This record gives sequence, C-alpha cells and structure tokens, in this order.
Amino acid sequence: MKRAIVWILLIAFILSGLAVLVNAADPVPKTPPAPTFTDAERQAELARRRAAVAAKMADNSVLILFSAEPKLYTNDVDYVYRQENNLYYLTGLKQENATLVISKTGGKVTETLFLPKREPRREAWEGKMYSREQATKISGLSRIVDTSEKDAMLSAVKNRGTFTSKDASVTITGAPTLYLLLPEDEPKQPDENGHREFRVETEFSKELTEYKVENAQPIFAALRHIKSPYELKLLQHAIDITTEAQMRSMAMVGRAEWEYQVHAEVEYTFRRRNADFWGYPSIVGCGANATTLHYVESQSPIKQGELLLMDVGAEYEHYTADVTRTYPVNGKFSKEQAEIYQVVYDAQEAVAKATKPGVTYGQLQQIARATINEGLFKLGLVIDKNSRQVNVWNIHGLGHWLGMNVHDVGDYQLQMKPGMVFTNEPGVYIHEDALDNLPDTPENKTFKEKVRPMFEKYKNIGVRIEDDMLVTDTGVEWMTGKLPRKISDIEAFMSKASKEFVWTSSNQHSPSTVFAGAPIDVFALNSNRPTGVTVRRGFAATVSHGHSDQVR
Ligand SMILES: [Mn+2]
Repeated sequence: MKRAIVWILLIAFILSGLAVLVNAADPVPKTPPAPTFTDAERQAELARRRAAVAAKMADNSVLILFSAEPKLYTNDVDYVYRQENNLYYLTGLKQENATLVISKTGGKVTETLFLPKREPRREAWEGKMYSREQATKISGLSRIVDTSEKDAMLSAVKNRGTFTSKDASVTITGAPTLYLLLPEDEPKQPDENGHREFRVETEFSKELTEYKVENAQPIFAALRHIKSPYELKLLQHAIDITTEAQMRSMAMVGRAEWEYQVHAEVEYTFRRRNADFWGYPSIVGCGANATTLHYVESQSPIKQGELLLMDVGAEYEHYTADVTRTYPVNGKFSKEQAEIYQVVYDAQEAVAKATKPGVTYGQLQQIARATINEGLFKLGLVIDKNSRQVNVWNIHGLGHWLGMNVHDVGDYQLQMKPGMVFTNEPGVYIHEDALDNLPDTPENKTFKEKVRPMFEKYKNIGVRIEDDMLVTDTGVEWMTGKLPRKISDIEAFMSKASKEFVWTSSNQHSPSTVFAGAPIDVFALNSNRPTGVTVRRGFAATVSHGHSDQVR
C-alpha cells in the first residue's frame, strides 16, 4: 500500500514537472478566453442600440433594415454568409433573409422582426435556422412575423398603407419619412452605385414615390463611431487573436521557406481561436513585396536578411482587428532596415503622444507626416524638407476608424472622443520604381540625381507599423500593446521564440493551392455563439443557397 502511494506521488510529481516544462517552452502567449455575455447583458446592449437609433429618427418615420445578400464565390458556391453590419449591430442575428422594421409614430417606437420560418429541407442542407424563441433569446425582439409576409409589408409601406400580419398581432403603418441604408454619395465610397452592398435598398428606394427617403447610414455611423464597453470587449478579443497570430509568425518565420507558410500560421491561429473569418485578406509580404500596400498573393520565397511585412486582422463577432508588424526574417534588423523602421516608429510615437479627446485625425496625420519628413531628411531620402518629396516614400494616410468594418464608419472631420478606435499606421516604402514613376520635371530631375545614392541604399525596404488605438478620457490606449513593436523588443522576442517555439509545419512545396475547394462545416451547437445556425467559417467556400440534389 505504502509503495503504491509512493509511486502515485512520484508519477504525479513527474507529470506536473512535465506540464511546467511544456508551458514554459511556448514563448507565444495564448489568446485570453473569449468574452462571454449573459442573455440579459446582450439583450440590454442591443435594446440600448435600437433605442439610440430610434432617438435619432424623425418622428413619424419608419426604418427598414434588410439582411445582407449572399455573395457568390463561383457557380453554385457562395462565400461564407456574413450579415449586414447594421442589422447585426441591432439584432445579433446572422440569419439570411431577416428584416428589421423600426416604426416611430407620435414618439412611440415599435420594433418588428421578419424571420424566415424553419425549413427541414433547408436545415438538412445548411443546418439549423433560428426558431422564434432563439431569435428572441438572442435579440430581445418579441414582435416576430414570418418572412413570407415581408413583401406584403413592403408593398403596404410603399403605398403608405397599413400592413397587418396574418395573425393580426402586428401592424405597421407607412409614415412620411422612410429610412433605408443607401450608398453614400461621397467620392470613393465603396458602394457608390448601390451595386455592391445596398442593392435591395437602392432598388426599393426607387419605388418610393410617396416618401421622403432618408439615408440611415449617418445614424449608424454616428452611433458605431463610439464603441461601447460591450463592443470593446469583442474588438479586443479579435485583436488578441491577431496578436497571437503575429507572434507565432515572428517565432517561425526564420524557418519558413514560403510566404504562404507564414500566411498559414496566421489563419491557423485565427481558426483555432474561433475567429469568424479574416476582417480583410491577409497581407504577408517579404522583401520587395512589403512595398506593395495590398499584396495578398503570398507566393514568394522567404529570404533571410529581408524584412517581412504582415498586415492581418482576425474578425470576431463582426469586429475586426487591423494589425501590421514588419520584422526581420532572421530576427535582426540590418542597419538600413533599422533606420527606416525607426522613422516609422517615431511617427507612431508622436501620434500616440498627441492623441487625446478633441484632436482630429487630420492633425494626427500632419504630425505623422512631419515626423517622417524629418526622419527621411536625416537619412537623405528627402532633400528639401519644405517640398513634398516625402510623398514619394510615404504614400498613404495615417490610418482609419476601426470596428465592424476594417475601414469603419465615422466622420474624419470630427474631434476625437473617448470610445473612438482608430489605426495608427504610418509607413515608408522605398519602392524600386518610385523614382522612375516620377514625372520628368526639372525639379524631379534634380531630386532624383541627389537622392539616387540613398535610394539605392534603401531600395526595396518597406515598413508599416500598425496599432489599434482606443481614445480614452485622458489620452489613448494601445489595444495592441502586448505585441512587440520596438526594435529591441522585437529582436529580443524573436531570438527567444525562434529557439523555443515548436513549429509543426510540413515543408510541402505546392504553391498552387490557395483555397480549399470543398465546404468545411462546423456545427456550433454548444458554442456561446447564437445556436440554430450552421456556422460555415471563412477559410473555404460554402455550399450553394439553392437546394440542388448534387451531393458534394
Ligand atoms: Mn489599416
């Protein structure tokens, strides 16, 4: 008996020792657990948002929010379904073909959800649809009508009539003003012609002759611009997943042979941490590829002695991170790489120092540009500080608002307020064609001659450092603060991690495969995600949304 106890204690001791050793060996901190919310917390948050929207609507008006249309990948295969942001912002529902109607009459607000009825055949192909009980549990909305009655509602509204549901429990009356999500008529808006995101709304608005049609986007832009504590928890989780992905990549890049192997490490991390998808296609560029802003091919070799620029962002519950790090493949910056990096780093620091409520994005942008101008002047890449020569190497703005979109909604003229989140992402790119692309003016000729030696010295170096910043009452918080950023911190981390990190990658040389061809279904019945929907996550195409008889 005594002997048995001694053996058990010995084995326990050995096992715990091993556990400590294993944990100690993994230099990359794991993503903290995902935030959880009770039904009551989620319902209260969504109800608060809906009330805030209603408060901004004119009296005697109706808002109609349609769900996103499925996006075609190819033939009968769609991309992973992603709900329209604003409908998701107010309901938390991922259901295709759901519609929310908010009516405000004489100051009284009613909210009605049109929800597709559960269909066994569809569920057999695509997984569980929401029951009414589940939709209410998730969104807090209790006035629910079958989507089969949606067209009747739309035509009643269109004709300024009254819609009454078949079970007479719901009535919706047309009002003088109707709110729809419509393309913004500002230049360079992504959906300036209503063909990309708000097609249904744009088509419906053309039929509305009896109404004053208002664009609902400004209402949502103003509200989503200030993140609530609830939203910040979700965004922080997306950022934490991305931070782990960046650090795993720093730890294995020295042993990688192809950009796509580093890319794989990023999306492996997104997937294993249960991210929805990426917030935008991952940018993983080595050497000269770092000087192309949206390089998404990941098909080039990883070269020792070069820099790797990685701009990636996991999306979690519709909130996306946007984080860029540029680091040396072999863990040590060359002198030239460090000089360019330090200029960009100093610009970020100057921006963060100046960020506080009341400042504008434009002012921060000027600070970044002035810091880069000064830095590149010292390196001899800018000859005349009072010229615009810096624009040859600093080719994009400081950053953008961040949230449910990577380039999120919000007015850039506004003074910053606590709760706003933006990216601080200065960059310098010594693109090999930069001088050749300059028009041959006398001024440029002189510049090219004078700058050529320095250009050759720094050619093909591209550096962008991007952090996600939360404006606070007194200043700013680095939401990406756990991710090494200073040259010495990056080198110290990479030197340790490159030795200790266990990288289990195969060294297949098959650059051809980009997307998995077949759907990957993950039934998330027990996750803390809304139940009742088959979650098909974004690293593969999904099945068609028609019910063909072809079995995959
Ligand atoms: Mn960005």
